[in-house]
Amino acid sequence: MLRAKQRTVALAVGVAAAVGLGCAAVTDASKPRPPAPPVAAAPQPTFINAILPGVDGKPTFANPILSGMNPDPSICRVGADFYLVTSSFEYFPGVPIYHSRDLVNWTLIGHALTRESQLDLAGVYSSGGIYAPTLRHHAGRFYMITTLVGSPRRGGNFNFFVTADDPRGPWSDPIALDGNEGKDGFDPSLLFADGEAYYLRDGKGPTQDHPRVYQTRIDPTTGARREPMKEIWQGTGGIWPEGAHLYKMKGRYYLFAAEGGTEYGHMEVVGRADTPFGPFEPSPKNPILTHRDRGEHPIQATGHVDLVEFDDGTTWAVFLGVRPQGGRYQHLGRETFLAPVQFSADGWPMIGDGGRVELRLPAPALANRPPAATPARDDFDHPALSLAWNSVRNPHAGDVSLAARPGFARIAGSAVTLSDAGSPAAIVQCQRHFKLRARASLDFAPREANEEAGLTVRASDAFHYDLAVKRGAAGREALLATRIAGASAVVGRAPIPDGAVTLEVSADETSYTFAVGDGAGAQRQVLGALPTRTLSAEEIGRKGKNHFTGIMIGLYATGNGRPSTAPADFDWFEYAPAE
Ligand code: 6LW
Repeated sequence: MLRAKQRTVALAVGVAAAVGLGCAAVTDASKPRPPAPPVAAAPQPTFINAILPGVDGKPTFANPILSGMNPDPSICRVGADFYLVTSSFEYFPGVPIYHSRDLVNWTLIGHALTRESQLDLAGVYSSGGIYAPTLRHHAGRFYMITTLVGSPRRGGNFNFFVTADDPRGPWSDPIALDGNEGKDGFDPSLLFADGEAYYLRDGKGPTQDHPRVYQTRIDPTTGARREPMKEIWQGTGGIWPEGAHLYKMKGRYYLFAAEGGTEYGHMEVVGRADTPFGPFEPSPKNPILTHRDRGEHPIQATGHVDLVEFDDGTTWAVFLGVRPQGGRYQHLGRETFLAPVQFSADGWPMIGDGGRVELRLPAPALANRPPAATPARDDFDHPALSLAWNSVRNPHAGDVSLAARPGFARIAGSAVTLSDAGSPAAIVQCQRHFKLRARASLDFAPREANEEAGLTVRASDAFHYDLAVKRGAAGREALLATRIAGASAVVGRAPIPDGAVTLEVSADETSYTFAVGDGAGAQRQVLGALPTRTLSAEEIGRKGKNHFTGIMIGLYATGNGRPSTAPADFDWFEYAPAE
């Protein structure tokens, strides 16, 4: 039987790195630790849905089904199992894969891109990286197709797919598409039908915000085209026709595509044809999903749909949306929502209730199968990090170690800071709730004034809030620092006693409150409160930066321009939702 304290970490391939800083001297004698007994794989991160009876007594589920940064969802069904992927941008590993048996409760089971040979994010800007993956299953094989955006090495967009027999991996190395073409192509998708593999994606249009959708047939083993790409869809007149998927349903070909841009004008439209290359007749009922005319509704920016069909033809849609707070400011990012698809007598689809969706909807007629809840505390007592943890771009070997000091996550601060377009020594995970308290126990004895470690609330390289431990003129202190539009400021500080400290951020819909306490979390001092709005997509957008991601909360260390000599040892991290 494992010691309760040790048993709570989720185990998986995450950001694992080799041994720490080589300063083996730094062991904490006050915390003698017996060798950890072998550990079973701990529970993986789960999204448990609050199924409640509706007014008719029938079960209802809560939207979003995947809260926090989970945009551009794509889904496929294999028998009774559902698998879903979302965009991952500058974060590594890339393309999270979720599993469900009831469409409303989900478990993160792995990632499709876990090796440098599959994903090299070096030099990718914030909100660049992996965009809008599509997941499909055909003849016993899974296919994940996506775009790497903003990679200097690729010199433009790189469309590719990887395959696997088991969604938990291993996944293949990338199979490139497009040759030297398609550097402006994005939002790739696949349809397996008629013995063919149809490959479609966005590409050049008359103007940047009016791309067109192009299609060809490919060899699904090599990616080679069977003919040149052919333009098949121009949209219905709105900006940014994108996120197109082709389906063969009811003996015809349906092309679903988003339009209006991924903000408050977002919508989904559909066209239909008798052949896979069209011409596609737009639905007389378009848009089939939008909240652009429901400005006051708690859900906004709905669009970018993918469909899943049951054996009985029942069809459900997953799509992205946002939940703005404190006015029109969304900081959690674009999340994954679910709604039923109704077909009219003449075969035209409509999503939700006439294109409208709610935070609570009647649940799919599937047995509710909630997985075990994710424990709030991660004690870093396992050989690998939980799947919940990501690095910003590809991690550098040696930056994060679970072996250097057993029972701790040792982060070796490098020269890279959180504000650099590089790979800081850091591990971060999605903020999935508006109301929460996140805490971490840190044992860090900085020797130089440049050395820093702590807890970060990150929107991007240029927008983050950091609760740091540093060496000040009068000894060790905790600092609350902001990085806003590339400018740094210290907005709170407090002296701290020697030894381990507890770093804490409490969040609600519109603010973060930062505090520091002693090793036991006592002697708590509040360093300040900061608005969520400043880290919202809208505020960051107003500063001229595309912002496609959501808030990540995590742990970091840096030497601010040179390697740190003192290791930062995190004993545990706790993520406790308060909603
Ligand atoms: C994605 C595009 C979009 O490629 O945002 O919501 C981009 N729409 O379809 C990144 O998420």
